Amino acid sequence: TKQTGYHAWLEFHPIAPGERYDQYAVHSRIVCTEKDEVIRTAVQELSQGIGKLLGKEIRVAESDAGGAVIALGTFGGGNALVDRTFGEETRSAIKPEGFAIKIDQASGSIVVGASSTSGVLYGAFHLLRLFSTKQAVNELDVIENPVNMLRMINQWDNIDGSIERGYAGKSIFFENNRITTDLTRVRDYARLLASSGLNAISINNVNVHKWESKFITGEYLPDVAKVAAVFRSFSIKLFLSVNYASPLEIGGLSTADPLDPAVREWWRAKAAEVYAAIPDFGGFLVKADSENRPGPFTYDRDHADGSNMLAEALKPYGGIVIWRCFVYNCKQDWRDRATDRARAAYDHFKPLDGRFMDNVILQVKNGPMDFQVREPVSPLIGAMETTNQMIEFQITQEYTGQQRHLCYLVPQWKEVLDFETYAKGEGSSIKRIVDGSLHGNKLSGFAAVSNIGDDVNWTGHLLAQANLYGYGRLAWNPDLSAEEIAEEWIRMTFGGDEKLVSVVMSMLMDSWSIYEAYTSPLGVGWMVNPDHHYGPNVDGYEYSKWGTYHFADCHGIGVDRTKATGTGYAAQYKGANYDTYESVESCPDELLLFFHHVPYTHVLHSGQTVIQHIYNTHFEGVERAEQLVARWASLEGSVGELVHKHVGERLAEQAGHAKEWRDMINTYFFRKSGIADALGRKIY
Ligand code: GCW
Repeated sequence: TKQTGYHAWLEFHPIAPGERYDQYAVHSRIVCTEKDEVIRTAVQELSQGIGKLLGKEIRVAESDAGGAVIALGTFGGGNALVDRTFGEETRSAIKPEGFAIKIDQASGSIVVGASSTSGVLYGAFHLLRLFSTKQAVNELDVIENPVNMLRMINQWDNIDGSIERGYAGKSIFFENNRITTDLTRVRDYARLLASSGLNAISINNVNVHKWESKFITGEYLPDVAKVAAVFRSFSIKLFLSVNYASPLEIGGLSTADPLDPAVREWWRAKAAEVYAAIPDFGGFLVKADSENRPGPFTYDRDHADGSNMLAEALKPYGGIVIWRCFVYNCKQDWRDRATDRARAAYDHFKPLDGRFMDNVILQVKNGPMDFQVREPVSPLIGAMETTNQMIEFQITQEYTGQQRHLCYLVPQWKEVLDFETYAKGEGSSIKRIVDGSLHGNKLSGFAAVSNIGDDVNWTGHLLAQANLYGYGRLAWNPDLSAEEIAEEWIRMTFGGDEKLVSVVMSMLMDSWSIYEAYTSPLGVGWMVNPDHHYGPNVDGYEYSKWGTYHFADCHGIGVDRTKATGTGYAAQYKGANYDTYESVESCPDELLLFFHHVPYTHVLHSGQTVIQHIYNTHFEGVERAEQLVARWASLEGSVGELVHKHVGERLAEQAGHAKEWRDMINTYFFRKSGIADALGRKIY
């Protein structure tokens, strides 16, 4: 069964003679003098990968006997070829995790050099990517540095093996209320993460329940340390989500007040204990005062008090606190039109700018609500000039089809990253904030909720692997295009059949817009079944205790978030963004209902009325989902039979489910508005 997608983009399809085989085959010897653990991983990955590509054994040697080899090592680490190839200029251009790859003209060798062992590993994976996408290597001269310092994955895995918002089986980390003893799969996951460029992971759910609260105790720490060791060999740092109320729940104290000396002391001792078990432990990830989780508010303290207390405890060891900003009132009454969940993160955190210790990072979701198919960019990102921030994306498709529907999310993330915030005038894009350059932050980066589980192909829907891969690549370099990333992923995963590349590419690139078309319209979001969040339910959250409202009635729909007449959320944006969103004239169609309440007859920039837009996109969305089925069917014979069948089944299910979405949404709005479809199509 390991045949269907287990190796993901590290499949290394054999290269046929004539297809650059000869160019690569001269490099079937690896020379490496260093013995460090991460370098050993690099050598092992290279020899295995190239061995599979070329169908021959790759020899590894410590010294260079001449001829064209692949040499790798750190600068000054003892590898003569590395030292000879890279001069001062190159060396000083390489940042801590970066690398250079160059051809040594005299011997024809490929030389990978870096200033750190992790750079060597990334260089090795880069070279494997070049080989497996069949790039020319005879004139290689590459310098690569990761743009973002923290490139992190968040698992939402629970000790009982379940995964919150997981759509690809059970946890690979936990089973039967223990940490998994056979870590083979964890190791294979570490490979996937490192090969896409990631360097940090938190292994347990941010909702930290009873047993998981004890991960930082002697009961679990030895096993956590084993997991950390696996990731260490791939240069990935391990973090844990912790329960804010730990002093109470596992420490026997009577309070978790962050200003209480006994509580502070408890955390200091706890940090010492954790670092004794895992000397390079990354730090704590915290969800506090959010969705019924405990936090500093209980003690009338704020989030700076809470996070600084933990930061102080971790500081002596170089640890960091990643503090989530997903703080909002989850029980908003429908009569209360002033409370606005979208405003909450900014309202809570912006006033605290300047109060956080320098080893705290605030982790902010990409949008102000919750990973909807479309929402505006969070106005909090960039709004705190003297506070470290990182962005949080969601790879797992909670609201975007749960890996039963195809939704390639890289284009959505690109839009977010390229968004101009005007935080410091023009040139203040999100990607420049989260890479730390705009405000000169000490810590910064990307986090995202993983989409993997123990399904053989990791992600449930095989094509959803592209989101995991794409996330890593974007975290490394947010300037890569969605198409470039997709092309790499397709070629590495499926091989280089040109028809296949172009068909799968077009499917991926169209998929977000297709999903958006048949689900909730014009940025209003939600309209899913409460709780599990799969499938249409227009009024689901309208009548739920966890109210999140769209306010549709017989006259109109949408949430007035203007400053003039609404919740004032639009005023959290700077400069031109505020003007654009505040005015119903200039607000972009795709976000209209996020910012404005309008009649169904309101005419969009597209020239259509809101109601006709809803009908059109829902009818078209279904047709386009059906075309996905047909496009994939045309690839029979170009991908393995099992893969062809598996993806075909998912796409067929998607097309069927898209009809359900179409019909529920269309009939709802037809009945609410009383306005018929101008094209007379069947509405139930
Ligand atoms: O998206 C919501 C999810 C919750 C999740 C929460 C969060 C981990 O529905 O399942 O909890 O966000 O991000 O904390």
